[in-house]
Amino acid sequence: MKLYYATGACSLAPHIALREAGLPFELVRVDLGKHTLSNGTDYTTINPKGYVPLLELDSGERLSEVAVILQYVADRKPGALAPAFGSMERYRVMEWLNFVATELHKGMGPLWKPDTPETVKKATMDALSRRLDYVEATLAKRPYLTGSSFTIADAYLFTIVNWHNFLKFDIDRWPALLAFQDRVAARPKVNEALVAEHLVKKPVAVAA
Ligand SMILES: N[C@@H](CCC(=O)N[C@@H](CS)C(=O)NCC(=O)O)C(=O)O
Repeated sequence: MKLYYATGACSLAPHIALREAGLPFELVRVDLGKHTLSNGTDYTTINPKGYVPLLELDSGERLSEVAVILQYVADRKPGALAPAFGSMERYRVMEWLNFVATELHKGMGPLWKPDTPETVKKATMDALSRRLDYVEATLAKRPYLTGSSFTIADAYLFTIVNWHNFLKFDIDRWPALLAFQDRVAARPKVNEALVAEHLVKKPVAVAA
């Protein structure tokens, strides 16, 4: 499989999932400024949507949309990163995937744009804060979104909340969320993904 990604973008979530699942894959970096690959290929000839992530299967078939790619990856290793399809537990994971995609990932959109008016930025941050209050209340009760096991929903939440480093909003007011970010970052496979994307310099020391 090939994962088309951009450093630190939402493609980090499937990148983490692929490593956590122990699946073989190749990373292909996309320059989102120019929408090109390093060899000059126009990325829109590969993904007409123009955005990352895109997962190319060994069959050559291509799959887009973070929440769907994550589930495809999870289903390659049944039980490891998501409960069985059709179970109530799976719907809980899907509920979180949809929440992260629509309320957090896309909800943050205006914060990225330099020409967004300050009033809109403030309204966006207020709405985002209310959503993060809800996440905080959940993570105050359990280590991961749906319980004691790390799932693809956690990989997605971690990726999106990690943007506070770029958007410079303070996450100290959500201590359980902050602890979650540290907990996920310390997972060896997550660290591998962060190192591969040059988001952290050093591998974490893994206890023997
Ligand atoms: N609906 C898409 C959104 C993906 C998305 O927002 N990708 C961003 C990076 S996080 C991107 O590639 N933006 C560049 C562009 O749209 O040209 C998904 O869930 O995968």
